[in-house]
Amino acid sequence: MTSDISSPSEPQAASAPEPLPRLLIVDDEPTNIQSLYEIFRSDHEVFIATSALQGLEMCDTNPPDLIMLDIVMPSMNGLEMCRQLKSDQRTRDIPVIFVTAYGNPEEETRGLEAGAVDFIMKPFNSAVVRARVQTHLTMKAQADLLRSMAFIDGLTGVANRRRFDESLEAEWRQCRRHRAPLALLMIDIDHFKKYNDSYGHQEGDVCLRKIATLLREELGRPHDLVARYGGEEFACLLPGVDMEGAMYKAQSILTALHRQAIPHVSSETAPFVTISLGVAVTSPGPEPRHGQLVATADTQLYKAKQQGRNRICG
Ligand code: GH3
Ligand code: MG
Ligand code: MG
Ligand code: MG
Repeated sequence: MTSDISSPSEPQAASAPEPLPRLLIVDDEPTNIQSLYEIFRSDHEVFIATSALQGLEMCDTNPPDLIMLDIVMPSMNGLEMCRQLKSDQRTRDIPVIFVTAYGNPEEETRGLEAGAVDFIMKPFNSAVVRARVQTHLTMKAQADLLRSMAFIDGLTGVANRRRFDESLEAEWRQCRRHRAPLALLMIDIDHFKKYNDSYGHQEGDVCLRKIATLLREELGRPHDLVARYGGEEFACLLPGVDMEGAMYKAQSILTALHRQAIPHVSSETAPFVTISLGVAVTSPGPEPRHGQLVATADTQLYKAKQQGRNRICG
């Protein structure tokens, strides 16, 4: 829920139950864990870690919606765990509430300065704890929604340019770490100005949506990213895919579009909508040369246009 961007063009089924909010309790004392667990177990999904390190690991693999965090724990204390969460882009938006028996104004200040949203002292009142957690979960859900809207292209529902740029940097680092290749497809609709001239701008918008949907259907792996790069241009980022795989994907996209045969009477290339594709693949190194990857894919796209459109160059 935290990082997924769901598309406005894919409404949830009306009957799908809301997932339960996911709470992580991090505390070294079984009795403390038990008392918090009892408050939330009926209507939350509760995860438990008995050390800060275990908590960090759980946040990395399965990020919760909110963390209730003890301060005094052996090896790493709660304040340090909170600082680490706040310094990592992937976990910094998870709200942290400190729950401690050693509360005093100085400790509370340190907790809030470490990035916590709230500070609860023991002994606590269960109803108050529930209400506070609910408030922070609501604010988190609103912030998630705003964040996802800021990264979605309003017309097509796929990622926007801003999301593409951020993902390119993140996937570069990820592929470098795993010594995996990173592939990029740049896709441009052929003679799209003429399409608008023939069918009108609104039909042009419909066509853009159809192509965005087709790209999402063809590139279904969780880490593949389909983005609207600009006007009638899409960029697809495929982590872990080599040149052979990327060319295969590009061909399957082109074939799927031919199968749809969206009429385009004024195209100089074919009586239906076609696209040109530029493919580039790199092995990400320590230097962030993502600009070069985009430039290479762009050059290949230009070549595909020059050679007659409705084709793939890479
Ligand atoms: P080429 O085959 O060389 O790519 O030709 P083209 O006509 O597709 O390329 P050009 O860059 O000349 O024109 C792009 C067109 O895409 C012009 C613009 O009106 C249209 N376009 C860009 N964004 C949108 C949009 O959001 N909706 C619609 N309907 N059209 C758009
Ligand atoms: Mg403790
Ligand atoms: Mg273009
Ligand atoms: Mg075009």
